[in-house]
Amino acid sequence: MSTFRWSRSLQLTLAVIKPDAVAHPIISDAVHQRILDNRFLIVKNKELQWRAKDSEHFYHEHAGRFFYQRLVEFMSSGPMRAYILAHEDAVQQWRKIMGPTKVFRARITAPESIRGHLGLTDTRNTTHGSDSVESACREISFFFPEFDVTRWYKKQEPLYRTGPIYYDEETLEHRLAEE
Ligand code: 3AN
Repeated sequence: MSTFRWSRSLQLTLAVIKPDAVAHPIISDAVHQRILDNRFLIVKNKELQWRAKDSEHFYHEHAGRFFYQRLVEFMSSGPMRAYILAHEDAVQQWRKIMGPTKVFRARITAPESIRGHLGLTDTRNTTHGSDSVESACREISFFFPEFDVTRWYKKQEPLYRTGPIYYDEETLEHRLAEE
């Protein structure tokens, strides 16, 4: 049973371990461990693979950029692992832990970050994280259509904040002790 102490409300974000990392279990395990070490609560996680049209839809805002085709192909090239994470200030915290988008910059300015440490290229940069509370809400629904974000904030957030909760090694998720 874990004793998490939160002084503020929990926030949700969407995190993804991209295909370059999922292809190498040592790398994806290291990212998973970072999630736990940084005291995120794993509300949901699943492995999935996109078709090209999912990738195009998700990244439509980048359509026309020089890296778009490469990005779309890469993101549908193999399995990835998606997470709904909870933490105080989860969106910004996860982005800080990921580090800058560009791996070369990440290696120099944030060598301890996930991308600085494990990223291969600007496209194969190991992880994704939502960039705002609004995009977290939209992206969670894209990856987990059955998950009701509004309901979670209303009903589950107070329970996850006050606990007790435990980490279930089988599902790789945190659960309320009385669930
Ligand atoms: P972030 O993932 O850090 O929020 P975005 O949303 O600007 O960055 O870009 C989405 C994804 O597009 C990145 N994770 C990366 O895989 C790819 N990407 C962004 N900029 C470049 C670039 N200059 N060259 C190659 N790929 C890029």
